[in-house]
Amino acid sequence: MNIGITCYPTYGGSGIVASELGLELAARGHSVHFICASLPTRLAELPERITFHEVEMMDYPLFEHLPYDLALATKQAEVALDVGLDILHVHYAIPHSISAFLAREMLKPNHSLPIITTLHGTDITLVGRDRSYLQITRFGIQQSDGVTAVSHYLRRATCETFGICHIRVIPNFINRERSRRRPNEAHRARLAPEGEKIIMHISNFRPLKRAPDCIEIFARIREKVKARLVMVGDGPDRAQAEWVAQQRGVADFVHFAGKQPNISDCLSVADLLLLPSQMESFGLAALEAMACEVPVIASRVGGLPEVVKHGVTGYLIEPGNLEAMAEAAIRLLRDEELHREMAEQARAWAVHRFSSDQVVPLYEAFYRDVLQRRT
Ligand code: GMT
Repeated sequence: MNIGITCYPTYGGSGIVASELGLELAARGHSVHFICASLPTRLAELPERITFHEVEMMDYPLFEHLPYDLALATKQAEVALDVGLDILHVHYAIPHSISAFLAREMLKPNHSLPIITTLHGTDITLVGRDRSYLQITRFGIQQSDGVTAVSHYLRRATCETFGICHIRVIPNFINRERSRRRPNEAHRARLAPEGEKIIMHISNFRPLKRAPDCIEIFARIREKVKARLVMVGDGPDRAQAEWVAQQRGVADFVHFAGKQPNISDCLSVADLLLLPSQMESFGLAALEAMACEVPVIASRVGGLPEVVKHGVTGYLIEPGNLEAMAEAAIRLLRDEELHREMAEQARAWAVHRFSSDQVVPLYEAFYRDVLQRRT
């Protein structure tokens, strides 16, 4: 198939999932065309059968903000015509499903361009439900020829918010070869020179991720266990997290690593992932951690219970219950046998349930269903 993919090319989970999907589809013989504002981070080197089409946006003094959605629609229609796309798969409803709708309409009546929209989370639970975007988000989803959601939780939330329930759940995935633990003692020794345990947090540091909570949890852990905290990523709450680290007297043991291109390499030195988010429709970082044999302590919210098996691959605790999160971490870090068992179970569960070998064919089958329905 000739497949177009549109996503946000930034460090967000939706862009990562879209990029990984493109890589997997290309490896399975499809031609994949990324139509994005810039090259998605995980596609630094374009492998065979993947082409990148940059959305060009002309600036003009009248524009306070560049009309990205219109430039995107133009590019989507152009690429669809040039390369003969069979399907256009957009990730994150806003504004991508609307741009795709415009592209499809522009190509009528001579060309058909079936659209699939994958919902990732805040496009429904935060931005999409806001009054300013609610109607257009509903419209974009309704107009899509097929809709998928990354968790059952998100499917339910979409059904409740928009009254649209005809949605296929296809979970996020990992590549079992690329997403695996590759021990690196030298790197570990650099991060934890006294052989301390390494606790990690990975996010875009938006308030929803509760990054400063990680510092509070870590300060409690440090009272009982020799440990270091590595904060991977960047975003609006980083300064607040740094400030909390100073206030709690643990700044010397917290390393802010910034954005990292290779998450599996980072996770390969971690003993535990903290994901105390207020909301996650899936929690891709939790899955990537489990694939790298890293147990997870996360909030019991949204789609996380579909990803982390409580008591088996990690612990799920109410958001904001920092005491309980710290206690669970201390228990796990002190008990080597329990830690080894959970690390093994985490990898086994990630591969068993979320391996790309199983999940990507679900997308291919969905593409075929949608194409069949339209003929
Ligand atoms: O968090 C966002 O605002 C959007 C999105 C992103 O691009 O990172 O995150 C969502 O999609 C990820 C990939 O499917 C999920 O792993 C995240 O749980 C989800 N974020 C939320 O639901 C808050």
